[in-house]
Amino acid sequence: MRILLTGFEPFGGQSLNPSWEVARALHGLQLQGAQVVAVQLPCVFARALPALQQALSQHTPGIVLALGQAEGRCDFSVERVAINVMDARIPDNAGAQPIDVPVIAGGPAAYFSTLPIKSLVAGLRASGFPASVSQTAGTFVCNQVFYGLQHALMDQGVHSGFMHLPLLPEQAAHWPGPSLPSWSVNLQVAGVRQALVLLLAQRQQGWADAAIGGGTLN
Ligand code: PCA
Repeated sequence: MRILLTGFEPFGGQSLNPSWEVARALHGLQLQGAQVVAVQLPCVFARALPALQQALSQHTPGIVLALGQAEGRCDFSVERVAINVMDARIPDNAGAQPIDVPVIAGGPAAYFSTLPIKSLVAGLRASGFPASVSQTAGTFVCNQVFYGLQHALMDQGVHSGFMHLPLLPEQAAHWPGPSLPSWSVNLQVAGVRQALVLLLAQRQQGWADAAIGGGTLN
């Protein structure tokens, strides 16, 4: 069984992206008989989904965890939902900036993660890694990839989802504007490794999610 772990190339003028630093650090890891395969995705609307599809076809994973950078987030953001819209605040790495364009024309408004998001958050916290459920993956390339991932794997029996990561300290040190939270790459690698351990355990247990209340009013 393979676990596909995707990360993005740097974007927005950065030279690092924590999602790729973490994914590549875990590439080749064997966990309880499962093999981690890391694939880098371009931060380009026109190329990200073909690259994802190629990775899915090539590696036929049993679990997919897609990772992305979310500057400003202070913990591991386990995303609940992908929405069918691309609405870019900044141009992607090819200069494209779609505004209010569907990811997949005629597709449903949204797809939910098929990972047990509450169990994952609880398990990460219990292991010492701050984590929370996020109700939005934004409307940039991460959300596009998350939507395309859930669309591609619909009814395939492959559990998949998305997690946003905080900045790396090297990025936060030079970030313009008010200071932003960051986690070291070692901490992020350890946390994502733990997330994969938790997902493998949940796979053994039939993917039942924990009934932990998480709603907020804001
Ligand atoms: N973060 C961006 C795109 C690539 C990444 O790592 C996002 O949140 O959409």
